[in-house]
Amino acid sequence: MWKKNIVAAVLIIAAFHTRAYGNPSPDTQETLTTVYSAAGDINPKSFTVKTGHKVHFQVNPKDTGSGCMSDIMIPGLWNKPELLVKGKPVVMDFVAQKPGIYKITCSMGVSRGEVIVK
Ligand SMILES: [Cu+2]
Repeated sequence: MWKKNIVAAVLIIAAFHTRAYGNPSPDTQETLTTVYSAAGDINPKSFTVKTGHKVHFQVNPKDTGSGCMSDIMIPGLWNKPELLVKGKPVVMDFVAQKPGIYKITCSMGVSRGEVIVK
């Protein structure tokens, strides 16, 4: 009898452990991809994700950014400006914890798109 209980306990702990620390299931992850060009800025530029989801946001620069728009960030989701350099993907991995509309901006705050967390 105690052996059965131990097996059950181990299974429960293992299941919990996987949920807490294991690979997140694919349905709670979202991958967003956009392309930066000097002429068109980022395209696409509007994204919607679900609250609580892990978001992999990738910008693929076709050009190197210049001047005011040479870096990119998402205040509230990714607060560190990332330089746009031709051929160097910018990756921002974050968890969308709070619903809202988050602007995608340059480091000065000029809007270039949005991530809507629903
Ligand atoms: Cu700017």
